[in-house]
Amino acid sequence: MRDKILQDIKDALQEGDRDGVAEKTRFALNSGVEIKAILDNSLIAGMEIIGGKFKRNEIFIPEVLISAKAMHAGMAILEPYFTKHGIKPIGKVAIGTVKGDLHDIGKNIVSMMLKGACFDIEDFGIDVPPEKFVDAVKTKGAEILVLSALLTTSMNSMRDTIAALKYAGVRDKVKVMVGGAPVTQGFADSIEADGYAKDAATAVDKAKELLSKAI
Ligand code: B1M
Repeated sequence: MRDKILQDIKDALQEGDRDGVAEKTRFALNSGVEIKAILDNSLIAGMEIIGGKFKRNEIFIPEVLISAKAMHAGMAILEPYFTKHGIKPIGKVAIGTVKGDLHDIGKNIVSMMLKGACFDIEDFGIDVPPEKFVDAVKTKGAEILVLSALLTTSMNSMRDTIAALKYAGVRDKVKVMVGGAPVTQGFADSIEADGYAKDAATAVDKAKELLSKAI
C-alpha cells in the first residue's frame, strides 16, 4: 500500500499532473507515509527521472516545466512539516540572471530543478548586479551562486561578479556556477568559475558535486 501511494505520486509528477500530485501527497500524509519518503521516493525521484529524460532529449522544456510545477505543488504541501521533522535542505543557493540581462525562462527552470533536488533557493530574478551576489555570500551564507546569461554581452557580468567576490574577500567562501545558451566550459574556465552546466538537469548534478567538495 505504502509503495503504491509513493509510486502514484511519482507517476503523477512525471505526467505533469499538478492537482494529482497535490491530492496524492495529501493522501500519503493522511495515510501516515513519512514526509522523507514522499520527498525522496516520489518528488525528488520523479524529478530525477524527468531530468534524465530531458538530458537524453526524450522530453523537452515544456514537459520539464509542467512536471516542475507539479513537483512544486507537492512540495508546497510538505514544506510546513519540514522543520518539524528535521528535514534540512542540502545546500543554500543564490541564483540570478546577471546584470544587463533580462532573460529568465532558462534561469527559472534551473531554479525549479534545484529546488526539486532539495536545495534552499534564493532567486534574485533578472539584471542582478555583482554586489547582490556578494551580499548573498556575506550576509546570507550562500554556498553556491548560480549565474545565468543569455547574451554574449552580459557574459561579462559573470566575470565582473567573480571579480567582485574576490575584491570583497569572499571568493573562497562560495562555489560559482555559470550557464546559459552562449556560455561554454571554456568561458567558465577563463573566468575561473567553479562549474559550468549546459542545462538544468546537469546544473543539479554539478551543484551536488560542488557541495561535496569542501569549500
Ligand atoms: Co532575447 N535574445 N533578447 N529575448 N531571446 C536571445 C537570447 C537571442 C539568441 C535571439 C537571437 O538573436 N537569435 C539574442 C542574443 C544574441 C547574443 O547575445 N548572442 C537575444 C537578444 C539579442 C535580445 C535583445 C537584445 C533583443 C533586443 O531588444 N534587440 C533583448 C535583450 C534584453 C536584455 O536582456 N537586456 C532580448 C529580449 C528578449 C525578450 C524579453 C523578448 C525574451 C525574454 C523573455 C524572458 O526570458 N522572460 C527573449 C527571448 C525569449 C529570447 C529567445 C527567443 C529564447 C530564450 C529562451 O528563453 N530560451 C532567445 C533565442 C533562442 O534561444 N532561440 C533570445 C529557452 C530557455 C529554456 O533556454 O535560457 O538557454 P535557456 O536556458 C537553458 C540553458 O541555457 C540552461 O538551462 C536552461 C534549461 O535547460 N541554463 C543554465 C540557463 N541558465 C543557466 C544557468 C546555469 C546552468 C544552466 O548555471 C549553472
